[in-house]
Amino acid sequence: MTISTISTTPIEGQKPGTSGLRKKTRVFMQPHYLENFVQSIIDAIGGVKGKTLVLGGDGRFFNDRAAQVILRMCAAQGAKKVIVGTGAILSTPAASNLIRQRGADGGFIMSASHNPGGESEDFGLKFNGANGGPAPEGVTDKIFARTKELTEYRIMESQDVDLSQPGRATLGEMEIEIVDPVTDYAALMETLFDFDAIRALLADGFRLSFDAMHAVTGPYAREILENRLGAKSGSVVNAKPLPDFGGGHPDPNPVWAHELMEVMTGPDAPDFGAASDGDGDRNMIVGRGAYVTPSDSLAVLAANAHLAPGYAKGLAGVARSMPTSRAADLVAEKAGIGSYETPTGWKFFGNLLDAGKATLCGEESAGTGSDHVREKDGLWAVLLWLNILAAKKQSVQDIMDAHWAEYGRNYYSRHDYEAVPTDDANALVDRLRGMLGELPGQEFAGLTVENADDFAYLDPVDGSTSKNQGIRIAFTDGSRIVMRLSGTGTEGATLRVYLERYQPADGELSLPVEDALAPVVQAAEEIAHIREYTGRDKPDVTT
Ligand code: VG1
Ligand code: CO
Repeated sequence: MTISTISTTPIEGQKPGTSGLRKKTRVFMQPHYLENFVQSIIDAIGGVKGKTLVLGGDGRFFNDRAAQVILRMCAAQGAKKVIVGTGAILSTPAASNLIRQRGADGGFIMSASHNPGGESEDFGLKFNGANGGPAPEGVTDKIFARTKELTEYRIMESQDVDLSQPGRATLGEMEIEIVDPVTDYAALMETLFDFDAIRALLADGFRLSFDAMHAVTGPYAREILENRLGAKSGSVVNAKPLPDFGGGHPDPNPVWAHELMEVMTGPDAPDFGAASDGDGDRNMIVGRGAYVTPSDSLAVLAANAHLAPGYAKGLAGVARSMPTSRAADLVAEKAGIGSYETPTGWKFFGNLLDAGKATLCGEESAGTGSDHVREKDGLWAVLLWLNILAAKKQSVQDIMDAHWAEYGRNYYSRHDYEAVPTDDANALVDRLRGMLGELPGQEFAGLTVENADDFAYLDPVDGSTSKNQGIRIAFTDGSRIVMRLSGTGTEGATLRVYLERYQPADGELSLPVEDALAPVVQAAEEIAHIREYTGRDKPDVTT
């Protein structure tokens, strides 16, 4: 088969963000765009000659075409083997698991995750290393540098490889193994959780609803929740993955998963509701009439993980991204285990997990996971919750109430201002950076600033530092505001404002969240002049 070397020129803006490169699908479909980025990844990791790689994606529009290009480029550059999910489908945690289980050298994951999909929406690509986790910053910096100097790429000329069934194929010298996307992942889950206990809970009349949001988790959830655990058929809804996710926004939060929220607050609400995102790494947990914030969920999972067989010996430590509420820290403190605060994005947890410093990790954006893979894992979180519910025989609301009564409550909300002109968003952040030194001691909306900084992370494992990771403003009463710009958007800038207020165990534990956070919201406005800079009266999305 012919291997072609194609001349190209650098394409601007191919800078991986919080989780890989995300752009409008039509941008990715432009001539050379995908090829340039794939070649830059291959060059940045020292080539793929003789290597084994994993390939899969969340099935969004262009997933199938991009997979064929990546296969032909790997074949052209001497890769030994590519393990690919049937139909080029793999959820992000399943891809991470395959890389680890097969001892592969890394993998390409085609996804823009929680971003909408379709020809007019978003596509994305990222590279994960041999540990199964997203390439760390050192590698993504190299990839970006390579995109700026690229002059050619190499690709094999060939017909499409048939990926429609599990089996084997070759492309030139390169082996291709096509695997069922669900099998290995489901087997891993069986090693971590007490499937018998969950089965008994469900047999006892416990009802659940899982919303796959027309995205990749449909087949995984059907197999695990319905087939293996015996949840009633139909418990998994929107289970058929679609290239445009049915026109929806596959981000599991009360705004985008409102269909599930309506069910869970309705008259015949099941006991437990959950949803996942485009690529299956996020989770939303909701009890009957009881939404659990992701930050609280991380804390509850940390406090109760020992009830699941995979975590029976306890946790080494818990890590959370900086904007995530400090609820998990309180659990770690009481348990006398390590707690870590990292920048936003799963790539920063990899070293802590590899070094055995953290067992559980989580983010306020509905990502939770553990050392079983090196990605956050939506269904894993759902199963850990079910395992805890089966062991404790309490409702979700009861579990939350008991948790707050023991540790206190971190009221929490995130306000997103989307598609703000980039210059305006940068101006807001620059102004804040310039005033950090003057903030301590000043009072806003009755709250006194204790300290303020621009978060910098020193990785305790490899000693690397990551600066400018978000503005933190802490108040003397334990409240906190974090502000940062999103690194996953594809249009203008998204300002995220994270709001937190702590009430101790003997404080007010059942206030409406908006009431509890009202002074913090007002302080954020007084400090950052959000309305003026964004031109908006209120956030576009509140979660
Ligand atoms: C967002 C979230 C972050 C998450 C990232 C990828 O990033 O805030 O917590 O890790 O998405 O999640 P940003 O930079 O837009 O705030 V996913 O499920 O889209 O891979
Ligand atoms: Co995701």
